[in-house]
Amino acid sequence: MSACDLLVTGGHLATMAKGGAPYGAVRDGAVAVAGGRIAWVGPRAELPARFRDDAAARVDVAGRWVTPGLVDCHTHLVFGGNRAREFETRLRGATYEEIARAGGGILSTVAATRAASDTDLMDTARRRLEALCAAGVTTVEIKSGYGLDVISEMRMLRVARALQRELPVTVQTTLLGAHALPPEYAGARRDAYVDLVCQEMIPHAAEGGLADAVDAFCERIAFTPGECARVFDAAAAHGLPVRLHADQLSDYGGAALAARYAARSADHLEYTSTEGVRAMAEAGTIAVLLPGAFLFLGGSGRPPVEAFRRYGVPMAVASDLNPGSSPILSPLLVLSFACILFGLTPEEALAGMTRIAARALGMAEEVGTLEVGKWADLALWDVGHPSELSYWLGGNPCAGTLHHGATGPESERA
Ligand code: DI6
Ligand code: FE
Repeated sequence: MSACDLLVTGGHLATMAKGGAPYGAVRDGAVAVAGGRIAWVGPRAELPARFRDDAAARVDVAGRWVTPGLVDCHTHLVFGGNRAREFETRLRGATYEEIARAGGGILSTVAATRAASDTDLMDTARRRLEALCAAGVTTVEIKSGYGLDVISEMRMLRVARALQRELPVTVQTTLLGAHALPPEYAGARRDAYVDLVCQEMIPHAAEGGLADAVDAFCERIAFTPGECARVFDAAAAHGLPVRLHADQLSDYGGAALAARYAARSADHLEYTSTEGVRAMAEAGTIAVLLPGAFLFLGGSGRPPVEAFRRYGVPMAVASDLNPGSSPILSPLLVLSFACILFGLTPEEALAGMTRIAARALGMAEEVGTLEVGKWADLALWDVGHPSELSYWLGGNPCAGTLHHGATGPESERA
C-alpha cells in the first residue's frame, strides 16, 4: 500500500487555517491525500519523503492556487418553477412583503413545488447544484420549506439527499417547515400549522434521518419569535441543532432568539440590533451573511458587520440560492457582493465561505480548511492570488475540484 493515494503539488495553497499568514497561504505547497482525507499539507520543501516517494497518483496543478472546497452553508436550491414574473412585478414597484401578503412569493413556489414531479424537482435542482460545484463548491446545505406539508417537506429533503449521490459534493439538509403559513392553514389556524411542524414534520425528519438541522423564518410575514421558539423546542427534543432566518426584513428579535437557543447560526441579520449581536457573541452563534438576497430585494438594512467584528461573532457568507430573493448561481459573485455591499475584506469573505461556513454547519472538524485529518475537499483556481476570488465579477476561474480526494460523485467511487 502506498503512503498516500494522491499527491497534489505544483501550486500555492490558501489553507484558510487560522493563525498563520493571510489566507493561510503556503507558496509552492503540497497536499497528500489518504483515504479521502488530508494526510499532510504544507510547503513542498518540507514534504516527508514517504509521501514524496510513495504516492499512488500525482497531480501537478500547474501554478494554480488551491483552496478548501467552498462551503455554501445556506441554500434553498430544491424548488419547482421560478419567480421571474414576480421579479418583473417588483421592478414595477410592488415590494417582496406586499407580494407575500397577497399570497404570492414563497407560496407561489410552494404550489409549483407540490405540482412538480420527482424527476422535475431532481433535474432542476441538479442543474443549479452543478453550477455551484463547477464554481468550487464541495459542501452545500439545502433547506426544505417549499412543501409545507409532511409528505412534500420529506420529499424535498429526500431530493436534497439524493443529489449527493450524483455530484461531487457533500449535502447537509435542513428542515424549514416553518418557512411560510400554507394556504390550507390560513386565518386562525396558525397554531395548528406550528403543531404540524413540531409534532409531525420534525419527528418524521428526525426518525427518517432526513434532516441534519431545523430552521425557521422569524419575520412578520412568516412566524413570530414565540412560534419559532416552539419549533426550536421540538427540534431540541429530537436532538436536532437549530438555525434561524433572523431580522431579514425588520428587527424582530430574531438574533436574540437564535442566541437563546444556542443556534448554530442566525442568517440574514440585515436589521439586527447591537443587543442581538452581543447575545450571539455570548452564545457562540455564527452570523450567516446573504448579500445576494440583500441585493436582489434592493435592501436598505445592512448587517452590522462592524459590531460582529467588535464582539467577535464569526461571519459566514452564503448564496441563499432560492427563487424569490436570491436566484444566484455563482458563489464567487456572492463573495464579491459580501465585499462590495457589506464591507467584508476578500479574506473575510473567503473565510466566510470556507472555515466559518463549516462551523455554521457543525462541520468544522471535517471541512472548511486545508488541515490534516479533514476531508480532501479542494478547489483549484486560475488566479494569481486568492483575493481575485472576490474581485472578478462574473466568469469562472475554477479549474476543478476534488471531493474526498476524488473528482467524481459518490456513486462512481469504489
Ligand atoms: N428568506 C429568504 O430570503 C428566502 N427564505 C427566507 O426565509 C426567500 C424564499 C423565497 O422568497 O422563496
Ligand atoms: Fe434563506
